[in-house]
Amino acid sequence: MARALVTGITGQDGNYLAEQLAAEGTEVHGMVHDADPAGAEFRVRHPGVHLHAGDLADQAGLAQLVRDVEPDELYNLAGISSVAYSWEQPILTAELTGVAAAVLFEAALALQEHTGRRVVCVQASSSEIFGQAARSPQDETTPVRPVSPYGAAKAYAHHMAGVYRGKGLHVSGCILFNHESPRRPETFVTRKITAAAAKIAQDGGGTIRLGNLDARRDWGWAPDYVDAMVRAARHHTADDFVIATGTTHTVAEFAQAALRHAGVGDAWRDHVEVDQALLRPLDATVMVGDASKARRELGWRPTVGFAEIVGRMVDHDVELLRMQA
Ligand code: GDR
Repeated sequence: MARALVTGITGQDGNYLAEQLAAEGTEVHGMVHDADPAGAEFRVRHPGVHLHAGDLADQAGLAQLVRDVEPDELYNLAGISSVAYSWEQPILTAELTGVAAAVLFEAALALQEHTGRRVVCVQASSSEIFGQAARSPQDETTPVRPVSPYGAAKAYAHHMAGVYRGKGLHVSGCILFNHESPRRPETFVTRKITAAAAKIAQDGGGTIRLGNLDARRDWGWAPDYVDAMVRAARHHTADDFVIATGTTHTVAEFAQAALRHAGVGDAWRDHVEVDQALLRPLDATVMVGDASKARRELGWRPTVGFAEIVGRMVDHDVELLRMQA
């Protein structure tokens, strides 16, 4: 039985990845921080997953975890995942989102050399590494030029994946564009909007306070992106792959679609307020990815479109409110 180690397992992607790997018979191990509030719910939802206490800031502990688990596959999903929060904690973001990845690659390579067995790694890289991209759509050859502390930390980890690939580690960098689901926390704009839209529909009024309404993002369906990472792990050649839908919408369009789906009607703008405090010091204007390489080499393609993603998230939040009532 293959064994996988997943860091960041309690997050949106970690949840879906644990499900996908367990369903195919892989023994799943995950690292969880003692202070992680999502740990308890994860244990209930995934009783078969082996959880190990760990801390991304503890480099010796991370390396020991890799030696203890001896994984065939290592998925690094952990780190500070909120771009907005990375502006408040830039140095911590560098440590947890950047340096910890290199610690894991070093440990995986050492394990591989010690046991003679291949350790396959996947780094959850991010479209934020492109920053204010000079060209659209972005692909694997687009210059890495981040504009946020999060993007810079992810860029370091992304480059280190390439460095370790050069040293003989099978490590792929999946450059994931935004990917959403009902399991997204409300710290991200899509879930913030769908949760608020459900509430507005229920109460018959209210507003959503948002920052940059004009930012364009390439929003995909999270389970598709998790499937792409598994495909990258199993691919004969380690490489970088952009994972994206190739379509882009503004935050305003997302809000409009969500409010409409919730039944609020067409007067969506009456329910949206711009809060200057939610604007970021720098924010990429347009993100849209070209996933041709992943389509060609991994046989991957997105299966859920924008309207369906919005609909599924709103339906989930409407149902959640109904159950609470
Ligand atoms: P992002 O996702 O920063 O792209 O990172 P987020 O949903 O936070 O922001 C998307 C866009 O929406 C704008 N925005 C707001 N964002 C938030 N969070 N809250 C608001 O109220 C709001 N109003 C407008 C933002 O400015 C931005 O332009 C996500 C994360 O999952 C990363 O971990 C991942 O690497 C990238 O996607 C790809």
